[in-house]
Amino acid sequence: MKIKKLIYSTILGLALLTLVKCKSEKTETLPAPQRPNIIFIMSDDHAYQAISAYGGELAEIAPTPNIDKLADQGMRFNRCMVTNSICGPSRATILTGKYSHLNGFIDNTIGSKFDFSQQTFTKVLQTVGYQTAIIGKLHLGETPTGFDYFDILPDQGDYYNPTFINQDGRYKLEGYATEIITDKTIEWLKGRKDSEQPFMVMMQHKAPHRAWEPGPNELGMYEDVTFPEPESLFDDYSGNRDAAELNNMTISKTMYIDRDLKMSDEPRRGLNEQQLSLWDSVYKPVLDEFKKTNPTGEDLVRFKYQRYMKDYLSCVSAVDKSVGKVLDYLKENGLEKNTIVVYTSDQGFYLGEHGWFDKRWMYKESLRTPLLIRWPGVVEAKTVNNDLVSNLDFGETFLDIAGAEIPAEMQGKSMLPILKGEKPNDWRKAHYYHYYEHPSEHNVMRHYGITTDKYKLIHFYYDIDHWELFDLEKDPDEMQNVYNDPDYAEIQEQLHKQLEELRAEYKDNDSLNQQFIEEYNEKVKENPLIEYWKLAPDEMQRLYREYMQKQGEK
Ligand code: SGN
Ligand code: CA
Repeated sequence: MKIKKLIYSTILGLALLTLVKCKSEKTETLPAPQRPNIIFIMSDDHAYQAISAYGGELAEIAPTPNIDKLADQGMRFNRCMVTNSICGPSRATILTGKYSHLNGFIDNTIGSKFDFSQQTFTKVLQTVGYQTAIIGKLHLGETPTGFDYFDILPDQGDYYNPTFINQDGRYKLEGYATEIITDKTIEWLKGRKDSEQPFMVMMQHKAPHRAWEPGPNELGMYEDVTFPEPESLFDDYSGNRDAAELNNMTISKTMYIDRDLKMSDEPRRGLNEQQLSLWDSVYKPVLDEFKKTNPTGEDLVRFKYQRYMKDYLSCVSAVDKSVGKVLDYLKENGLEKNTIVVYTSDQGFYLGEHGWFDKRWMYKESLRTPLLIRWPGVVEAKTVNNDLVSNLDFGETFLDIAGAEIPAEMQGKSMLPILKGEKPNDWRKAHYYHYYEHPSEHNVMRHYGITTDKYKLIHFYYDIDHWELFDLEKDPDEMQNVYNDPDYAEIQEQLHKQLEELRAEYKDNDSLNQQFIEEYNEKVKENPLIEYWKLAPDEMQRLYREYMQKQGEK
């Protein structure tokens, strides 16, 4: 192993020396050749529409100057797709470099546990001498292995005064999760045992997940701002989109005024006195105004959308500050040049498009996730990439960067050539997707499909059998399903062929689908709480809390 390490470091050293030579006129001298450190920053449900580096309608009113630095100094990926647009499955895919049906973590159903005995990229990194740590949200139902250090939130975790779990057990802290996770990351960097050894730290925020609770330093920051509404806020799901019609994730029906938008006479749970008084100074006047104006119909949807944006983007602002703090730390401690900083989210999110919040669908906003990578001296500043990359590729990329062997069972591709500015000819032309969490709270049917640069083909199944095809150039917002339209007959056939090829390549098939459905039915028989979303919201919250408490006592 030592010899292998030596060979890798020599090769990497030579490669870096060559780079220094080629780029010496443009860039400052690189530090002594050594394997780079990696800081992987992932937030939860952060829509690329809410990162100003991606442009868009929110860029000027709700900028993210620190996250934007990564695009400014590195590469912005415009087409980073996830394999399964939901929390745990995305994280499991990243760790294993495998699709959900092979890593076993297909959905977030209560009781789902990731099998940590399997290979993960961080375990391989450890074997080539990387120090590894994970801090923040994990949501894989288990305490992790493959990390020298972990300090994680249980399950979804809390925004205010969160409980953490580390090697010594559970404990609670006062403060705001985004800030605590940042401070913990910096503390770990400061205290890491060997400053000569490269590190990989995964800083994983809870924010800006539902119920979008802004921190004490951001509360009220957007009170005077009116956000532009997306064109499809009042989508009626016509255009042969049968599955979309069945959704239960609209701002209009599924977003609760009290729980989600904080307009309740009941005092907010879990906040201390000081936090509560700050909280009330923002939300009490809003509630009073709401009671007075009592909006209904479309006005109510518009009102809710505005409240949603204020809260969501305030949470994002704290995440942005966190990125700034980490970048400052690197700079102040001579780590800036040899540390790769990655920013991403576990998947994309709807900010009112199609009238929705949440994720799950293979439609644009939730399929795509933001990805920004800064690596001074290797990734050229201000570059924009349009290749179809995926969260399936992250682990493979980190291993390639570290000079470690990529296990054959991993299904992604190393993005290292792309980062170096090469144009790999054999890059994927289509990306495969598969979502399983149904029946569940937002009623998004199980579906799989492929997306190419120009088209998207989706098959919804389980209690529906429905195909969709979108012409992404003519219909970028995916409003008109053209499946079975004679004008697209040839394309449809071609896409079906590509889909079958990819399913075979990734070892996915219908009998696995059937197996997962049967397993789900068995699980529900054993634990009816799995279908908690069928209950009234308050009852659901109560049972859920009870369940989580029991879990905590174990
Ligand atoms: C909770 C949320 C859902 C969300 C899931 C999954 N409901 O159940 O809106 O889709 O998490 O999110 S809430 O009323 O409890 O907020 S994920 O991050 O785990 O994928
Ligand atoms: Ca998520």
